[in-house]
Amino acid sequence: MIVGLPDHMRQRSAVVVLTGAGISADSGLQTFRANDGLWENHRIEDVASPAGFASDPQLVHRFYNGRRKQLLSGDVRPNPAHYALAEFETEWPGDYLLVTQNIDNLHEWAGSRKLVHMHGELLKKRCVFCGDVTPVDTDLSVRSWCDRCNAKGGLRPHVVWFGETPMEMDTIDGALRGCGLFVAIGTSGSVYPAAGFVSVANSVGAYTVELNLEPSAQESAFQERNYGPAAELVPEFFARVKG
Ligand code: BV8
Repeated sequence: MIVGLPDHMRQRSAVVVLTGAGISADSGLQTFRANDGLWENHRIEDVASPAGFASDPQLVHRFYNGRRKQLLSGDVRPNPAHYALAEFETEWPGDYLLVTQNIDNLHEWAGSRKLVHMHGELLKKRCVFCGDVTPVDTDLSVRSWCDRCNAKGGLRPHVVWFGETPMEMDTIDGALRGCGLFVAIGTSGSVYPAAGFVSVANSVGAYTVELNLEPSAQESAFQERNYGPAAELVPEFFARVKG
């Protein structure tokens, strides 16, 4: 039972779900805050940034090539949390939107379709010269060239770096302002604007829930908080919502 959700909204409430790296942790993908947010002794904020790419593009390509290789290794697959969200999407009669900060493809792999990758996608590349966005499942480097404009050295991961504008913010903002239930899953609530979504949901009277391994930086803004592994919490919680 969702305590706090008014009866008349119970079966038709619009639901917005936000996920972060924690939902993929049970699939074997490392979170950002593990290792204190460092990678090869670099602050991730420095690697995942336009300045980082400008100063050392090969280091940044190495960062993403390694994550892409792991994602495609065959050792990583969706976990029960991803599948529970995909199932909920098909069964919920009200509006539904899944916003993920993750750049892996585990949500769509599990069957999610009403999905926005606000920080982009690891399995897509973009040409900085012509803007062409296409799938990628191999390494990128400064020697890669664009199949559309043939420019060399301009291919980058199609992801949103620190200091860049997240994707589909109008869609996200519209869904947040119309929702009756907002659920944040596996996110430390340390990166904006995603960390501020709970405040928008609260401002429109939505019921707000945090499902995480431990209290996030936004813990006090949520009306309900459940702590534990997402692979356990998420199926249980969304079964309650449907029930
Ligand atoms: C923007 C893509 C303007 C690349 C990423 C000062 C104050 C406020 C804001 C700022 C500021 N200075 C700068 C900013 C803005 C900045 C920002 O927020 N910086 C932070 C460091 C302070 N933000 C930006 O630059 C953004 N752009 O603001 O543009 C704008 C704003 C609005 C509208 C228009 C324009 C762009 C940010 C995007 C950066 N790109 N990723 C890539 O993936 O490599 S961010 C990246 O880090 C992730 O995408 C993710 O968003 C973030 C990490 O967060 P989480 O996903 O939460 O992961 P984390 O490891 O932190 O936490 C995991 C959680 O899971 C933990 O709580 C853990 O306990 C839990 N967990 C672990 N295991 C499990 C689990 N939970 C459940 N089960 C488990 N098994």
